[in-house]
Amino acid sequence: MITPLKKFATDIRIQEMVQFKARGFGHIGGSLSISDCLAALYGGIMNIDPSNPCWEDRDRLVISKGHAGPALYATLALKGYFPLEELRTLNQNGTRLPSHCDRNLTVGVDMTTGSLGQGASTACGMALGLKHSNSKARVYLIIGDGETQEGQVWEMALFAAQKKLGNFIAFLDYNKRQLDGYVAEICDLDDPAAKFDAFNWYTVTIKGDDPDLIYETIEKVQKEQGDRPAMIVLDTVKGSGVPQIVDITLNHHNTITPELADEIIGQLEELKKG
Ligand SMILES: Cc1ncc(C[n+]2csc(CCOP(=O)(O)OP(=O)(O)O)c2C)c(N)n1
Repeated sequence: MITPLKKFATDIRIQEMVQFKARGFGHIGGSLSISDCLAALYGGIMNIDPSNPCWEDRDRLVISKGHAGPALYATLALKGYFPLEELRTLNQNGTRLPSHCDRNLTVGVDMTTGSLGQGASTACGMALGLKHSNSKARVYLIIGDGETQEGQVWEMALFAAQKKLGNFIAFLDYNKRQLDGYVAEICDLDDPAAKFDAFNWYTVTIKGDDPDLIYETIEKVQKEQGDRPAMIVLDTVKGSGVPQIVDITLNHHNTITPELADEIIGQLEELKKG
């Protein structure tokens, strides 16, 4: 039997493919690889109210690898922030769903991102602001592994530990590939958890393709992180959940035919039957 969170993650992937089919291209690999994390966050971890997206005490999510907007849009639409039909407007003229996340355009998006590294800093600033306001809200952040080559990420890492941001949980989508090749060959991260540990973060590395495991891990981290920011390194695959996309070595930004999109959607629908 497929668990409710795995079903949610599969639905997120299906709605990503609906968007890519409609536009004919997009950031497919890096959207798929965060689908399980989004399923865990929006499947019960985050304290949110889709009918009140600007609720002051809501938990926030910043997807700093902003090119993975389609993964967030799929999730938000499934949660009822806006109609599913709107997903077919991805990256078209006049859309509210641009290629990269934009908080001024899309209901439910907490931060505008796309310039790699910046979302890490803005998320950290949000967490600091909420801490100063004595809010119980938490801030979640997703960064890419290629993105983590940005110096700005490490400035944030220093600052968040110094400010004792125990309301801050980051995820590193360690899918080993960046725009134009393998992270290990371009500028290796080696063991990123060890590095964040050295920056005084609570760190853990887990398999990133199991939303139930991600869910349990977040609950454990929340109990144990104390006043440290936390880094959950997700061991993922770029294109996760869709073998046809995983098999494309450079699967950062690709065209997709309607036929392939339909084939993938069919496969994912089968998966949901358990
Ligand atoms: C500051 C900055 N430099 C370059 C880019 C262009 N760019 C967009 S995505 C990307 C690769 C990101 O790789 P990674 O963080 O591993 O993302 P993922 O593979 O998870 O999609 C690059 C270089 C950018 N958006 N921002």
